[in-house]
Amino acid sequence: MKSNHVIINGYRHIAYNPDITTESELIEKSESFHTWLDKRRSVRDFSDKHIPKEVIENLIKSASTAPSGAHKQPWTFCAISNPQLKTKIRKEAETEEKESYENRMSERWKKDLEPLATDMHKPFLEVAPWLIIAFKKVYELGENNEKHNNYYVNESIGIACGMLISAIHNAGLVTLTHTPSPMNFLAKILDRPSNERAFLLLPVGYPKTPAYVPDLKRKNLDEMTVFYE
Ligand code: IYR
Repeated sequence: MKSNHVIINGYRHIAYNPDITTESELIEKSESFHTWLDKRRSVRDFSDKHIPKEVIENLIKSASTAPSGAHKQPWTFCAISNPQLKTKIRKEAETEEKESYENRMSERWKKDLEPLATDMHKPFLEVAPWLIIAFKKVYELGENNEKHNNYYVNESIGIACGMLISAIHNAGLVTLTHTPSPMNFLAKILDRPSNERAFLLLPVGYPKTPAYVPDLKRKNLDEMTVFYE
């Protein structure tokens, strides 16, 4: 019988089972995926409708299928539904955002944000039923607190967050990539270990009805692609 695994460098490698597709299926699938993904929007108006914990678990498991440097999976996802914690996070995020909007961001930056209608107020941090905060692990802590290397940590967690955002969209829910700056208050509130740094905060929920989003256009293919054939 044909073996379904091989040993390389002393490590077991298993056969990858690809989805078999014809060329016309490739075209159809890639096009329909784009049509579906293009419907995703960053939404700031959330409903407070309950979302089961199991959904959040599935979303995080999807994020964690991301490729990562040396397969170290350098991430921790903190999922928060506790109202007191959400209130605390909102309060501290708004304190940082007030300082940013009033003193840290340049006039040009604020002008660039005008079409998005953002401001220092972040009600979604309390209204959304869940907040997922992605922490990157800049190194790994061993049993005796010794440090082990992680690699390409920003790339790895960035990809995982992209996949998380896609999983949220696939579930019919909405999110927003919120980056209060600086974000170190999050590690303090959540009592995270010294090797973890907050990377991205994603409120997760149903959109409010109606929810309004800016009428943005995405770049055309020829504005962002160069083919070398
Ligand atoms: N972090 C701020 C400001 C902000 C910055 C960018 I760049 C955005 O695309 C959106 C907002 C805020 O969340 O309001």
